[in-house]
Amino acid sequence: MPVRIGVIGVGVMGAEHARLLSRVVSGSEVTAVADFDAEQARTVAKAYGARVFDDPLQLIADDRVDAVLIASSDPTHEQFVLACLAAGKPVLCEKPLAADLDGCLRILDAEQEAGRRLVTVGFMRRYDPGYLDIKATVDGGDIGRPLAMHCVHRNAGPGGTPTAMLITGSAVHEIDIARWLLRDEIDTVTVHRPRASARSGGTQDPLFLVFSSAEGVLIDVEVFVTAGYGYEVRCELVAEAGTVLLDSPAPTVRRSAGRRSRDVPADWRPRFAEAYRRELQDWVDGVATGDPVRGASAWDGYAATAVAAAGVRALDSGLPQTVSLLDRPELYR
Ligand code: ISE
Repeated sequence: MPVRIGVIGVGVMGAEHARLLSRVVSGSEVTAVADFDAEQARTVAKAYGARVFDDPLQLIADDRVDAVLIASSDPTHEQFVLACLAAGKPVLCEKPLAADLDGCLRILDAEQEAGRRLVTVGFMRRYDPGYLDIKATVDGGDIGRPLAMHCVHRNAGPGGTPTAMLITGSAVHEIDIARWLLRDEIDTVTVHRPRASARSGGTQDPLFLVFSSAEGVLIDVEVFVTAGYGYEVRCELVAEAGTVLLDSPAPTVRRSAGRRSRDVPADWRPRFAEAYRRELQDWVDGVATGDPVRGASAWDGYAATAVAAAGVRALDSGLPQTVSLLDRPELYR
């Protein structure tokens, strides 16, 4: 029997997740859809033969929904994740886990109360073949202990993103991937403001962030969300006896008219298409076999939110900020 998925929020990301869960991922079907845009909900539901729910809470409670994917607006995540926990249903929530730290803590408490891990957070880069190769190289030990990471995270645009979102909505991916690659927590954040691009629409863009891990690894991140030329993510991990670099995954290089060129993706969806597919397939497989949390957990979502919040404090104050996390709940020890 396929896992019956309800999707809450079928905008850009939710509609893509619904397509993957219906047409690409094996062992799943989308049986229910909810979105505040009723027309969009009907369009997506019709494409996959799903039912439309006006109330996402009824979708979550429905006995023909086995698991829930949340891709609605950030402020709604906490309410819907808590409802899934109350219903005992596995949930994959697009980042962020909640709009603020208190919301993340309420989710951790509710999951602890439920007595089992049910919450997965959509940090899909953990499934990207390039990042998986970096992790295998680090874990293999051949290049020694990590010392530093140099990261670039560029969106094409448009301008107008609130500056804090460069941290909470974009650099949060580097925060999670650094924690995952290093198997370490981040304990301090510093934010630098270079000259802002005239194309940024009043945002402080780019930003340079420097994170320090508890074991002393430095992670620098350039976030530039009006880069214009395309979407590009780079990561070089520097270790005692070597480095490993995540470069453009473009499959081909063109040579013509005296030039050599590679395509640059327009945004994160084509760049991380394989990561999204693997993330959803792993989630569905886990739901089907009773171990639904194989990717980033609610703890990871909380820790990333805590570091991002410290980053916003560092942005606003111009001073380094420390990150202090709760003791890990029993479910995450
Ligand atoms: C967007 O919300 C995402 O989550 C993408 O993965 C990230 O690369 C982009 O910068 C964000 O705006």
